[in-house]
Parts: sequence; structure tokens; C-alpha cells
Amino acid sequence: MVNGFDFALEAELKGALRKDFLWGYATAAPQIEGAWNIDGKGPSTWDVLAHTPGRVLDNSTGDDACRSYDFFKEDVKLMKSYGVNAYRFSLSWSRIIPLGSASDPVNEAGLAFYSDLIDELLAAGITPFLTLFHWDVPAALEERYKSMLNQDKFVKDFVRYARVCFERFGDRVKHWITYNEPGVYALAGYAGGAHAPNRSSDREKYDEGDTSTEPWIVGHTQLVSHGHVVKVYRDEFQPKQGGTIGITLSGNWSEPWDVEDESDRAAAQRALEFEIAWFADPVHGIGEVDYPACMREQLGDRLPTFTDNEKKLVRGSSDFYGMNTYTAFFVRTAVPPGSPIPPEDHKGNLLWFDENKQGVSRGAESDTEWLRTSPWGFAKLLRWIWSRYHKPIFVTENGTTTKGEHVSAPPREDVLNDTHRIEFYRSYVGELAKAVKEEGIDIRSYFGWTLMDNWEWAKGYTDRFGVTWIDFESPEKTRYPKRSAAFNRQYFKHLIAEA
Ligand code: PNW
Repeated sequence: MVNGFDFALEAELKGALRKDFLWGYATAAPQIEGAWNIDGKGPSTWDVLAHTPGRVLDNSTGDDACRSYDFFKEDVKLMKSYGVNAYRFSLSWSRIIPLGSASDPVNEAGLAFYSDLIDELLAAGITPFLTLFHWDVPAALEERYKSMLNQDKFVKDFVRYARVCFERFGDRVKHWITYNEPGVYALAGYAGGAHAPNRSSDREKYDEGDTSTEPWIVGHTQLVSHGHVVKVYRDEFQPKQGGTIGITLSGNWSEPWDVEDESDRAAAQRALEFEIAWFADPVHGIGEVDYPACMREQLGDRLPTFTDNEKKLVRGSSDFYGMNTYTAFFVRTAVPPGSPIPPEDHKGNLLWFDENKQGVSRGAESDTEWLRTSPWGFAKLLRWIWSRYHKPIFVTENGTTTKGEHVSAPPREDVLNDTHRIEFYRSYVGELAKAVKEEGIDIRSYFGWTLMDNWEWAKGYTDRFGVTWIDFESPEKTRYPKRSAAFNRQYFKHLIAEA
């Protein structure tokens, strides 16, 4: 037994991470705060979804979630006991501006909540990372003008919201993220339709939407409004506040099902470009600002074009590469060349497999269908992103569910001993440290997803991603640390160089 765990921490990785490396956990407002209609908060599109029957797997709402609005001081104490030095969380736009638009009033009570949370974190020596948008649009903006489908109106409203946040919190907050995963937001909300605002071409399930066009418009609106916000920050706030700002992109590794097969190799490349380069090329790329050529080829005019001004706003608009990643897939091409690809296809004409041609598995199963433990993919993805974009990488989300955590309180010791999650963190974080040590990749943060079990969007409370087990039945949402929290504490202590 080493440090209470029955495996040794790699001696050669001791001190591999820079001494100012930031590590901690990430959360999102709608998933943990609760208090959905308290102290002047306006409804968001996720509140609307949750209160529409049939939209959430377990028919739950995020009305209370983890009650972090009430227990934020307890959360900060918990994080301190976990040894973190940073915390990434999102702001609820409709808590700050209940009706959302540039001409609507701000809600002082909402601002006070976040201001108090920031102060509490700083007093505990924890660096706040703020995400402006983690999927919850003020419902009024969806009702008034269909939010991101109306780029001009949305840009103005998002810029004003961001400005309020910079003005009120920028004295103390030095790490800003505009959007969390614009790609997942666009596809889950406007292609598949399971996420807010529930738009899709699937008329059996959803009344409105067009999967063939709307995801691409919504992606463009996010990129352009991000660019505007970054310009405001750099022109008006960065000179005196001195912080950094960027965008966080989602992306999993895609590997050819048969590496010998040219079509499979092309499929893997398309997968990475549709999922990641869709946003990363315009923001972080070199040469002409545009979406990747394979997207233009498949989507044609359905993919928006950048005006000259938009090109200037978007290129170089992130001080770092914000990276959320979870797993890896084996892929092949779906429709053969020469045959038409359905206009609803939004992933690059792919088929997905859990095993490759040789029968090698992509990794151990979690409690979530799409998510397997695939540290080998994470290792490849870090190198792919570094070589393509060469920007300092901030890992802003990475984590897993694990089977067997759906028990009643109090959870037994063996449930809290989440060995599957420990193995996930050990292997992924180990790959991260190796990438830094062996290849000199510039990686500056790691945020586990997530601090505590929470309201996992349309999955409700059925997916538990936390390093803290939550008793959702109890009025105070009692928090029980899982063993992975203790493991990560030890591991980062080992990996981060001493000051
Ligand atoms: C992220 N995928 O979403 C979100 O940022 C979190 O809010 C969420 O709770 C977490 O991951 C877990 O789901 C993703 O299919 C959803 O690859 C799906 C994927 C990736 C990220």
C-alpha cells in the first residue's frame, strides 16, 4: 500500500507538472445550484425543458439539484479538504439578468450570490474559473427571438451580459471562458433535440427545428458572439484587470476501425474535424479563416460563411485551448463515396464501434453508454491538438460515471470506494503528465468532471459523475466524499512541482 492506495505513483512523474499548475473540479450552474426561481432568478431554457413532461429521463427537474445556491460555503470547504487550487463553475445568465436582453434590468441578488462565492473561494486559496455560458439561455430570449437562431440580436444580448460580469467580477476573477462546448450545445439542442431548446427535424418528438441547418447557424452564432465578447474584454478590461479569456471545446479521440483501411483513416480524420476543428480551426488555426474543408464539402451552403469582420473577430480570439474530453471511439465511413449523405448527418458520415478490427476494446465500460475509459485516446488527442494548434492547453473537463452508485443513503463504504473512477483519473492524469514530461506539451490545468453528483441534463439524476456522492432524497442533499477525491488529492500533490 502506498499512500493508502494499493498501487505506486510513478516515481518518474514526480514534479512533472509546472508549479503553478491549476487543478480542481468543474461544475455548471443548472446542474448544481437549484434555487431555480429564488431571489429574482428568471427561468432558463433548461427550466422550461425540465418542466415539460417527458423531456427528462427520470422526470426530474433541476429545481433543487444539489442546492449549491444555499450550501456554497459547504462546497468550498469540501473543495479545500480535497486539496484543489482552482474551481471552474458557470454563471446562470438568467440569475444575473432575469429576462436576458441588453435592455433588461440586472438582478442584484443574483450578482451578490456569485460575488460571495468568488470571495469565499479566494479566501480558501482557490482560483475561480468562470464560464459565462454553460447551456442555459434565458427563456425570454428563446421566446422573443429564438435566441441563437437570430445572430444579430443574440450578439448584443450576450455581449451586454458578459460586460456586466467583467465589471462586477473582473477585479477578482482572472480566468474567463465564454462558451462551454459550443458543438455539444448546437448538436444536442438543434440536431438530436434532446437538450434545450429541444429543436430537431424529428417530428415524432419535437414540434420545431431543422437538423440540416440550425446546428450550423447556432455554432456560427456562438463563434461570432464569442469573438465580440473577447474583443470587449481585451479592449476594455484586460488592460486593467489582467486576466485571460478563451473558449472551451469538446472533443473525443476517433481512431480508424481498421488502420490499414484508407476509408477508415479518412473517417477518423473527418470525425476529429467535424467535432473539434469545426470551432478550433476558425479560432486557433492558421491561414484563411473558415470551417474545415471536409465540412464545407459535405454541408455546402448549409454551413454559414464568415464575413471579413467576423474573420477578424474569431481568429486568435482565445488566449488558450480549452479542452473538454471524455473518451475515444473506433470509426468507419457510413455512406460510400458517390451515394448521397443524408442532410441530417451532422457528425461527418460515420459509423461507431466499441472494438476495432482486431477486437481490441476502446476501454472499460462506465455507467454511461457513450463513455469508456480510453486514456490511450486522450494521449493521442493531446498530441493532435498540440501539433495542430500549438496553444497552451487548459483541460477544463474530464471524468466518468461508474456502475453501482445508485443506492440509498447512507452509501456503504464499498460504494464510496469508486475504484473504476480512480482508475479513470489515474490513467488519464498519468497520460497528461507524460505528455508534459516526455513531449513538452504546454498543459496548465486539469478540472475533473465533476465536484459532486448532479442533475445530468436530460439524464436527470441517473448519471453520477461526481467525486462526491449526493443523497438527492435528503432535504440538505448530504455530501459524501468518494475515494477518488482522496486519490486525486494525492496524485496532484505528487505530480505538481514544488514551489
Ligand atoms: C459535458 N459526448 O457534456 C458537459 O460540459 C457537462 O455539463 C456534462 O455534465 C458532462 O459533459 C457529462 O455528460 C458532454 O457525447 C456530453 O462526447 C456529451 C459528450 C461530451 C461532453
